[in-house]
Amino acid sequence: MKTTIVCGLLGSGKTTFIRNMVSASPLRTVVLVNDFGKAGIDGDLFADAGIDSVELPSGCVCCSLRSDLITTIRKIRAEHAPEQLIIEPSGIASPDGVIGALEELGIRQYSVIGVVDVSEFLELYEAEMYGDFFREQITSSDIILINKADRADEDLLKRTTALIESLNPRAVIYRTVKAVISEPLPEVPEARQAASGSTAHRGRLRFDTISLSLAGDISHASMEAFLGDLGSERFGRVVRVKALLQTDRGPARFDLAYGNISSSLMNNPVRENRVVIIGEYLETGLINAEASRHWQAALI
Ligand SMILES: Nc1nc2c(ncn2[C@@H]2O[C@H](COP(=O)(O)OP(=O)(O)OP(=O)(O)O)[C@@H](O)[C@H]2O)c(=O)[nH]1
Ligand SMILES: [Mg+2]
Repeated sequence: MKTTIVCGLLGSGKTTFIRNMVSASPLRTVVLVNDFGKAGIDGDLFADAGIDSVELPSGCVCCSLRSDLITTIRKIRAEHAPEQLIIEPSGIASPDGVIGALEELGIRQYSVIGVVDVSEFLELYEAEMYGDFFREQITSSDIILINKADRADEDLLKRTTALIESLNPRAVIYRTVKAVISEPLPEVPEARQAASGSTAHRGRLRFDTISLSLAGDISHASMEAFLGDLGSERFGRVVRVKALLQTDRGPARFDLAYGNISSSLMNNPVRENRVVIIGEYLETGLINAEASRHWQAALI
Protein backbone atom coordinates (compact mmCIF):
# COMPACT_ATOMS: atom_id res chain seq x y z
CA MET A 1 0.00 0.00 0.00
CA LYS A 2 1.63 3.21 -1.20
CA THR A 3 1.21 5.60 1.71
CA THR A 4 1.42 9.39 1.69
CA ILE A 5 0.83 11.98 4.39
CA VAL A 6 -0.17 15.43 3.15
CA CYS A 7 0.35 18.04 5.84
CA GLY A 8 0.09 21.82 6.05
CA LEU A 9 -1.52 24.68 7.90
CA LEU A 10 -5.28 25.33 7.73
CA GLY A 11 -6.32 26.22 4.20
CA SER A 12 -2.88 25.80 2.61
CA GLY A 13 -4.23 23.53 -0.15
CA LYS A 14 -4.00 19.93 1.13
CA THR A 15 -7.42 18.80 -0.09
CA THR A 16 -6.91 20.58 -3.43
CA PHE A 17 -3.60 18.75 -3.87
CA ILE A 18 -5.00 15.34 -2.93
CA ARG A 19 -7.87 15.74 -5.37
CA ASN A 20 -5.34 16.47 -8.15
CA MET A 21 -3.09 13.63 -7.07
CA VAL A 22 -5.86 11.01 -6.99
CA SER A 23 -7.36 12.10 -10.32
CA ALA A 24 -3.95 11.66 -11.97
CA SER A 25 -3.24 8.28 -10.33
CA PRO A 26 -4.24 4.88 -11.71
CA LEU A 27 -4.01 3.37 -8.21
CA ARG A 28 -7.11 2.36 -6.25
CA THR A 29 -7.02 4.97 -3.52
CA VAL A 30 -8.61 5.68 -0.16
CA VAL A 31 -8.11 9.05 1.53
CA LEU A 32 -8.16 9.16 5.32
CA VAL A 33 -9.09 12.65 6.41
CA ASN A 34 -9.23 14.26 9.83
CA ASP A 35 -11.06 17.55 9.67
CA PHE A 36 -10.72 19.96 12.57
CA GLY A 37 -14.29 20.86 13.53
CA LYS A 38 -17.36 18.78 14.32
CA ALA A 39 -18.99 19.15 10.92
CA GLY A 40 -16.54 17.36 8.62
CA ILE A 41 -16.30 19.08 5.22
CA ASP A 42 -13.37 17.51 3.39
CA GLY A 43 -14.98 14.05 3.16
CA ASP A 44 -17.76 15.61 1.06
CA LEU A 45 -15.22 17.50 -1.07
CA PHE A 46 -13.54 14.19 -1.89
CA ALA A 47 -16.89 12.48 -2.56
CA ASP A 48 -17.82 15.33 -4.92
CA ALA A 49 -14.70 14.53 -6.93
CA GLY A 50 -15.55 10.79 -6.92
CA ILE A 51 -12.80 9.93 -4.43
CA ASP A 52 -13.27 7.33 -1.66
CA SER A 53 -12.53 8.71 1.75
CA VAL A 54 -12.85 7.77 5.39
CA GLU A 55 -13.34 10.55 7.92
CA LEU A 56 -11.94 10.60 11.41
CA PRO A 57 -14.17 12.68 13.64
CA SER A 58 -13.24 16.01 15.18
CA GLY A 59 -10.10 16.06 17.26
CA CYS A 60 -6.47 15.89 16.40
CA VAL A 61 -4.95 12.79 14.81
CA CYS A 62 -1.58 13.49 16.28
CA CYS A 63 -2.75 13.30 19.90
CA SER A 64 -6.25 12.39 21.13
CA LEU A 65 -7.16 10.46 17.98
CA ARG A 66 -3.89 8.57 17.62
CA SER A 67 -5.32 5.19 18.61
CA ASP A 68 -8.38 5.86 16.38
CA LEU A 69 -5.97 6.57 13.55
CA ILE A 70 -4.22 3.23 14.04
CA THR A 71 -7.52 1.32 14.26
CA THR A 72 -8.91 3.10 11.19
CA ILE A 73 -5.84 2.36 9.06
CA ARG A 74 -6.08 -1.31 10.06
CA LYS A 75 -9.76 -1.28 9.08
CA ILE A 76 -9.07 0.40 5.73
CA ARG A 77 -6.42 -2.23 4.97
CA ALA A 78 -8.77 -5.08 5.92
CA GLU A 79 -11.94 -3.78 4.24
CA HIS A 80 -10.74 -1.82 1.21
CA ALA A 81 -7.21 -3.17 0.63
CA PRO A 82 -6.38 -0.04 -1.40
CA GLU A 83 -3.25 0.22 -3.52
CA GLN A 84 -2.77 3.70 -2.20
CA LEU A 85 -3.58 5.37 1.13
CA ILE A 86 -3.37 9.15 1.45
CA ILE A 87 -3.71 10.72 4.87
CA GLU A 88 -4.78 14.33 5.32
CA PRO A 89 -4.30 15.31 8.97
CA SER A 90 -6.13 18.41 10.13
CA GLY A 91 -4.48 21.75 9.41
CA ILE A 92 -3.43 22.07 13.05
CA ALA A 93 -1.67 18.70 13.34
CA SER A 94 1.99 17.93 13.37
CA PRO A 95 2.92 15.19 10.85
CA ASP A 96 5.13 13.52 13.47
CA GLY A 97 2.17 12.04 15.35
CA VAL A 98 0.89 10.43 12.14
CA ILE A 99 4.40 9.22 11.28
CA GLY A 100 4.57 7.60 14.74
CA ALA A 101 1.26 5.82 14.10
CA LEU A 102 2.51 4.47 10.75
CA GLU A 103 5.69 3.18 12.36
CA GLU A 104 3.59 1.48 15.03
CA LEU A 105 1.63 -0.25 12.27
CA GLY A 106 4.87 -1.45 10.68
CA ILE A 107 4.39 0.84 7.67
CA ARG A 108 7.94 2.01 7.07
CA GLN A 109 7.68 3.20 3.53
CA TYR A 110 5.71 6.35 3.11
CA SER A 111 6.25 9.85 1.91
CA VAL A 112 5.37 13.13 3.53
CA ILE A 113 4.22 16.02 1.37
CA GLY A 114 4.10 19.45 2.94
CA VAL A 115 1.85 22.15 1.49
CA VAL A 116 2.68 25.79 2.24
CA ASP A 117 0.56 28.86 1.51
CA VAL A 118 3.29 31.18 0.25
CA SER A 119 1.15 34.28 0.76
CA GLU A 120 1.37 33.92 4.56
CA PHE A 121 4.12 31.40 5.41
CA LEU A 122 7.10 33.71 5.81
CA GLU A 123 5.24 36.31 7.82
CA LEU A 124 3.83 33.71 10.24
CA TYR A 125 7.19 31.92 10.49
CA GLU A 126 9.15 35.10 11.21
CA ALA A 127 6.59 36.27 13.76
CA GLU A 128 7.01 32.85 15.46
CA MET A 129 3.23 32.80 15.68
CA TYR A 130 2.93 29.04 15.69
CA GLY A 131 5.95 27.81 17.65
CA ASP A 132 7.51 24.69 16.13
CA PHE A 133 4.62 23.96 13.80
CA PHE A 134 6.22 25.07 10.53
CA ARG A 135 9.70 23.80 11.38
CA GLU A 136 8.32 20.32 12.09
CA GLN A 137 6.20 20.35 8.96
CA ILE A 138 9.09 21.38 6.74
CA THR A 139 11.75 19.13 8.27
CA SER A 140 9.43 16.08 8.14
CA SER A 141 8.49 16.58 4.48
CA ASP A 142 10.09 14.79 1.52
CA ILE A 143 8.27 16.97 -1.00
CA ILE A 144 7.16 20.55 -0.38
CA LEU A 145 4.66 22.54 -2.41
CA ILE A 146 5.11 26.28 -2.27
CA ASN A 147 1.45 26.76 -3.11
CA LYS A 148 -0.72 29.77 -3.95
CA ALA A 149 2.10 31.17 -6.07
CA ASP A 150 -0.54 33.30 -7.80
CA ARG A 151 -0.94 35.23 -4.53
CA ALA A 152 2.72 36.21 -4.03
CA ASP A 153 5.28 38.32 -5.90
CA GLU A 154 8.60 36.93 -7.14
CA ASP A 155 10.53 38.37 -4.21
CA LEU A 156 8.30 36.66 -1.62
CA LEU A 157 8.45 33.39 -3.58
CA LYS A 158 12.27 33.51 -3.62
CA ARG A 159 12.63 34.37 0.06
CA THR A 160 10.16 31.64 1.07
CA THR A 161 11.96 29.08 -1.09
CA ALA A 162 15.34 30.04 0.39
CA LEU A 163 14.04 29.64 3.94
CA ILE A 164 12.45 26.26 3.20
CA GLU A 165 15.64 25.04 1.47
CA SER A 166 17.69 26.06 4.49
CA LEU A 167 15.33 24.26 6.87
CA ASN A 168 15.26 21.09 4.79
CA PRO A 169 17.93 20.76 2.09
CA ARG A 170 16.84 17.18 1.21
CA ALA A 171 13.26 18.07 0.23
CA VAL A 172 12.14 18.30 -3.38
CA ILE A 173 10.41 21.66 -3.78
CA TYR A 174 7.71 22.66 -6.27
CA ARG A 175 6.20 26.07 -6.84
CA THR A 176 2.49 25.55 -7.49
CA VAL A 177 -0.80 27.24 -8.26
CA LYS A 178 -3.88 25.31 -7.09
CA ALA A 179 -1.44 22.59 -6.00
CA VAL A 180 -0.91 21.40 -9.58
CA ILE A 181 2.30 19.48 -10.32
CA SER A 182 2.54 18.50 -13.97
CA GLU A 183 5.24 15.83 -13.64
CA PRO A 184 5.33 12.48 -11.81
CA LEU A 185 6.31 12.87 -8.17
CA PRO A 186 9.66 11.41 -7.09
CA GLU A 187 9.58 7.96 -5.49
CA VAL A 188 9.41 7.36 -1.75
CA PRO A 189 12.85 7.22 -0.13
CA GLU A 190 13.90 3.59 0.58
CA ALA A 191 14.37 3.82 4.32
CA ARG A 192 13.06 6.83 6.05
CA GLN A 193 14.54 8.17 9.24
CA ALA A 194 12.15 7.13 12.00
CA ALA A 195 10.51 10.02 13.85
CA SER A 196 12.84 10.86 16.69
CA GLY A 197 11.42 9.90 20.08
CA SER A 198 7.90 10.80 21.05
CA THR A 199 7.52 14.14 19.36
CA ALA A 200 3.79 13.65 18.81
CA HIS A 201 1.77 16.85 18.92
CA ARG A 202 4.74 18.98 20.00
CA GLY A 203 4.03 21.33 17.13
CA ARG A 204 0.28 21.06 17.36
CA LEU A 205 -1.58 24.33 17.24
CA ARG A 206 -4.27 25.45 19.61
CA PHE A 207 -7.33 26.79 17.86
CA ASP A 208 -11.01 27.04 18.73
CA THR A 209 -13.64 25.72 16.40
CA ILE A 210 -17.36 26.31 15.99
CA SER A 211 -19.69 24.33 13.74
CA LEU A 212 -23.08 25.70 12.66
CA SER A 213 -25.92 24.05 10.83
CA LEU A 214 -28.13 26.32 8.70
CA ALA A 215 -31.70 25.61 7.62
CA GLY A 216 -33.30 26.24 4.24
CA ASP A 217 -31.90 27.58 0.98
CA ILE A 218 -29.14 30.09 1.55
CA SER A 219 -28.52 33.02 -0.75
CA HIS A 220 -25.01 33.03 -2.13
CA ALA A 221 -24.67 36.77 -1.49
CA SER A 222 -25.70 36.48 2.18
CA MET A 223 -23.00 33.89 2.80
CA GLU A 224 -20.37 36.07 1.15
CA ALA A 225 -21.49 38.98 3.34
CA PHE A 226 -21.29 36.80 6.46
CA LEU A 227 -17.76 35.67 5.57
CA GLY A 228 -16.74 39.29 5.02
CA ASP A 229 -18.14 40.23 8.43
CA LEU A 230 -16.26 37.44 10.19
CA GLY A 231 -13.06 39.38 9.54
CA SER A 232 -14.18 41.94 12.11
CA GLU A 233 -12.23 41.67 15.36
CA ARG A 234 -15.35 41.54 17.51
CA PHE A 235 -15.80 37.88 16.52
CA GLY A 236 -12.24 36.93 17.58
CA ARG A 237 -9.39 36.06 15.21
CA VAL A 238 -11.02 33.94 12.52
CA VAL A 239 -8.37 32.20 10.39
CA ARG A 240 -10.36 29.61 8.49
CA VAL A 241 -13.98 29.06 7.48
CA LYS A 242 -15.29 26.14 5.42
CA ALA A 243 -18.91 25.82 4.40
CA LEU A 244 -21.03 23.49 2.29
CA LEU A 245 -24.39 24.96 1.39
CA GLN A 246 -27.36 24.48 -0.88
CA THR A 247 -27.60 28.05 -2.26
CA ASP A 248 -29.80 29.94 -4.71
CA ARG A 249 -27.04 29.33 -7.28
CA GLY A 250 -26.84 25.59 -6.51
CA PRO A 251 -24.73 23.46 -4.19
CA ALA A 252 -21.65 25.45 -3.22
CA ARG A 253 -18.53 25.41 -1.08
CA PHE A 254 -17.19 28.53 0.53
CA ASP A 255 -13.71 29.06 1.88
CA LEU A 256 -12.06 31.71 3.91
CA ALA A 257 -8.35 31.14 4.45
CA TYR A 258 -6.37 33.90 6.15
CA GLY A 259 -8.64 36.68 4.93
CA ASN A 260 -9.07 35.37 1.41
CA ILE A 261 -12.68 34.47 0.52
CA SER A 262 -13.60 32.16 -2.35
CA SER A 263 -16.48 29.98 -3.44
CA SER A 264 -17.24 27.42 -6.12
CA LEU A 265 -20.16 25.24 -7.16
CA MET A 266 -20.25 21.53 -6.31
CA ASN A 267 -21.27 18.72 -8.67
CA ASN A 268 -23.67 17.07 -6.21
CA PRO A 269 -26.35 18.40 -3.85
CA VAL A 270 -25.21 19.28 -0.33
CA ARG A 271 -26.72 16.85 2.19
CA GLU A 272 -26.65 19.26 5.12
CA ASN A 273 -25.93 23.01 5.18
CA ARG A 274 -23.00 23.54 7.50
CA VAL A 275 -20.27 26.00 8.36
CA VAL A 276 -17.05 25.38 10.28
CA ILE A 277 -15.23 28.36 11.76
CA ILE A 278 -11.69 28.03 13.13
CA GLY A 279 -9.63 30.65 14.91
CA GLU A 280 -8.41 32.06 18.18
CA TYR A 281 -10.48 33.71 20.92
CA LEU A 282 -13.67 32.99 18.97
CA GLU A 283 -16.79 34.68 20.32
CA THR A 284 -19.16 31.74 19.92
CA GLY A 285 -22.28 33.60 21.15
CA LEU A 286 -21.71 36.59 18.88
CA ILE A 287 -20.94 34.44 15.85
CA ASN A 288 -24.07 32.35 16.40
CA ALA A 289 -26.15 35.52 16.84
CA GLU A 290 -24.72 37.00 13.62
CA ALA A 291 -25.49 33.79 11.69
CA SER A 292 -29.01 33.74 13.18
CA ARG A 293 -29.55 37.28 11.91
CA HIS A 294 -29.11 35.93 8.36
CA TRP A 295 -30.57 32.42 8.61
CA GLN A 296 -32.04 29.81 10.92
CA ALA A 297 -28.77 28.75 12.51
CA ALA A 298 -27.87 26.34 15.29
CA LEU A 299 -24.62 25.31 16.88
CA ILE A 300 -23.72 21.67 16.18
N1 LIG B 1 -5.57 31.57 -5.01
C1 LIG B 1 -5.32 30.30 -4.75
N2 LIG B 1 -6.20 29.57 -4.02
C2 LIG B 1 -5.90 28.28 -3.76
C3 LIG B 1 -4.72 27.66 -4.24
N3 LIG B 1 -4.71 26.38 -3.80
C4 LIG B 1 -5.84 26.20 -3.09
N4 LIG B 1 -6.57 27.35 -3.05
C5 LIG B 1 -7.85 27.58 -2.39
O1 LIG B 1 -7.62 27.65 -0.98
C6 LIG B 1 -8.77 27.18 -0.28
C7 LIG B 1 -8.35 26.09 0.71
O2 LIG B 1 -7.91 24.96 0.00
P1 LIG B 1 -7.99 23.48 0.59
O3 LIG B 1 -7.39 22.57 -0.41
O4 LIG B 1 -9.37 23.19 1.06
O5 LIG B 1 -7.02 23.64 1.85
P2 LIG B 1 -6.73 22.59 3.03
O6 LIG B 1 -5.28 22.72 3.34
O7 LIG B 1 -7.23 21.25 2.66
O8 LIG B 1 -7.62 23.22 4.21
P3 LIG B 1 -7.97 22.54 5.63
O9 LIG B 1 -8.33 21.11 5.37
O10 LIG B 1 -9.11 23.34 6.14
O11 LIG B 1 -6.76 22.70 6.49
C8 LIG B 1 -9.74 26.68 -1.35
O12 LIG B 1 -10.68 27.69 -1.61
C9 LIG B 1 -8.84 26.45 -2.55
O13 LIG B 1 -9.53 26.55 -3.76
C10 LIG B 1 -3.82 28.44 -5.03
O14 LIG B 1 -2.76 28.00 -5.49
N5 LIG B 1 -4.18 29.74 -5.24
MG1 LIG C 1 -8.52 20.01 3.72
